[in-house]
Amino acid sequence: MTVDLTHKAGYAAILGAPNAGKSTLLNHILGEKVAIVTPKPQTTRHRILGVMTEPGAQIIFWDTPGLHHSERALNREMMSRALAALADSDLALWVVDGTRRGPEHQTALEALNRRSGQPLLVALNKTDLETDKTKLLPLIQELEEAASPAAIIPISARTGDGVRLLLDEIIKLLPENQPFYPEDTLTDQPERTMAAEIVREAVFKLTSQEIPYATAVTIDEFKEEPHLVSISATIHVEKASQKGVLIGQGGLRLKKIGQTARLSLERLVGGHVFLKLFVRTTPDWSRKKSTLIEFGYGD
Ligand SMILES: Nc1nc2c(ncn2[C@@H]2O[C@H](COP(=O)(O)OP(=O)(O)OP(=O)(O)O)[C@@H](O)[C@H]2O)c(=O)[nH]1
Ligand SMILES: [Mg+2]
Repeated sequence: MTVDLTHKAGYAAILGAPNAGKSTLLNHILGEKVAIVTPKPQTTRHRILGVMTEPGAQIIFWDTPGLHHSERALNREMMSRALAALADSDLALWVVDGTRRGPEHQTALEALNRRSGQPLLVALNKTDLETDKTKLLPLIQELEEAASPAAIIPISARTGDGVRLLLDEIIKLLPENQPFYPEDTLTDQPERTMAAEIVREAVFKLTSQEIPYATAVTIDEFKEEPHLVSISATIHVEKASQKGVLIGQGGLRLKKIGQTARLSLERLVGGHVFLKLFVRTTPDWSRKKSTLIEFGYGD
């Protein structure tokens, strides 16, 4: 009898333009929601660890903020987190929205072409939106020429189509290592951080224009009581006018944000949640080092 003792394990950085479906893909792979997802670009602000373990392999993913340029200090932090994840990875997984054409992919391509030797895989995402798959061919050819990836795999992070094939390709390219994390590890994010993200997800979903981008969430209290988790959170905005919009007429919008977040938080903690929300104006928090650090976006 022969026993195969080889075990693959390593880090795969999930990178790409904002809104390409990076976080959706990670959640699908893990079968759990570890990263928030919204229809708006620039949802993810941190690099988020997600660990997938199966017999013979462990893939440690970094979900990252969408690669884009902006002078705002928060956005520069987001970009540098994505690039740091690339630098710390064994493999780059570029998620491309297959329904988009043109300069959309340029920033990601430039960053990826400057990587230091890691193999590159492309996941061509959102193929469920394209009934005529031959329409993907010009983009596949463009990506082939521009980035020479090890493989381009059409997937749908929403339906799971092609994802198993993608995982097999990733595993092939990973180094031989023993697992780095215990097999039941999914993420290293503390529950408090995930709770803040869930409130921010509700804000992103229920507000528009500049409001989501002017918002940060901090958790003031996270208390486990018998049969109940009691959470107080503050939603920070940059201007008094944004505070008014966020709260809404008669407090209706804030109430809806609270209801939406509470349902998601109850799934996170697996029980009842009592959620108290406060709104505070912290002028220009996204442009100042001190407030970025205070809200968890800086070192
Ligand atoms: N139809 C379809 N929609 C998708 C797919 N993957 C993601 N989406 C949608 O695309 C939007 C963006 O998804 P995210 O996972 O937040 O994208 P992201 O790349 O993490 O975005 P950032 O964090 O902003 O960089 C959401 O509305 C998702 O539901 C897919 O395979 N098919
Ligand atoms: Mg994301």
